[in-house]
Amino acid sequence: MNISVVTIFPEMIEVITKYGVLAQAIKEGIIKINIFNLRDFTKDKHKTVDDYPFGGGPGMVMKPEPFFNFFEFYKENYGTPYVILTTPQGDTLNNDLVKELSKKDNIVIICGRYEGIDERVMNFVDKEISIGDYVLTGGELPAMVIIDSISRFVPGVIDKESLENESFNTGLLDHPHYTRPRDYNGNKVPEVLFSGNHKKIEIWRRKMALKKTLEKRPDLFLKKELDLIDKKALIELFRELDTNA
Ligand code: 4H7
Repeated sequence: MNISVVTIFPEMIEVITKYGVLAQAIKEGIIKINIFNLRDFTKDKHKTVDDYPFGGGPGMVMKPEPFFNFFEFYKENYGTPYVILTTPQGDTLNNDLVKELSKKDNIVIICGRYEGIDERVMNFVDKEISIGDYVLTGGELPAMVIIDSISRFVPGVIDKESLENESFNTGLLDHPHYTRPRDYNGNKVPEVLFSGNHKKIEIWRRKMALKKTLEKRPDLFLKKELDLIDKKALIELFRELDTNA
């Protein structure tokens, strides 16, 4: 998968290419990230990317020409991309949209600054995406969130089992995790995890996930279709509640 970003602050985007799972995926050639400086697509001596708004008002607007020049260059060299604009007006990003985007071969994300972008640039845009109902000073942080979230669904980046265990797939919140030491100043790891009984551990984890979901996200619990392990876990949970009462 190829993801390109167009921005006046390329160094911001570079940061995410250097760390963790994404850095590894880039090294392995599973994901390619191209960062383009919008100023490189200007033709005037001052590399101007903004101008005064027609009709007046505060602030500046991003000029159309550098974007038109960029898309001309991109199409000549890489073909036709799927173009995303990060904006507070867009559809809110969620796991389903992330999964859908992870199937595209060539994505271009354009990042707005100032008061916004000249409306004629919208001709190139396939999808406007927001990462939530708040205003940011630029589209770079949302671009980074989109890249991070979609790269996790590209085959080979995260192991399949980890993805399958995530709450958006299971419909439940995560169970608690423990590592060494077994006893931390009297704070003990639940005994069942040392039992070596994998079936028992699975039911215990499911029980804890169901309990946490009931407590913190009853809305998710109501939507959850229960399988046999869920039902067995719930029986155990009710029995415990009964003995604790
Ligand atoms: C495109 C158009 C995304 C990008 C306008 C971007 C929030 C989100 C931006 C603007 C973003 C999000 C410029 C409009 C700054 C507001 C003060 C960049 N903000 N802005 N103005 N929620 N801002 O995903």
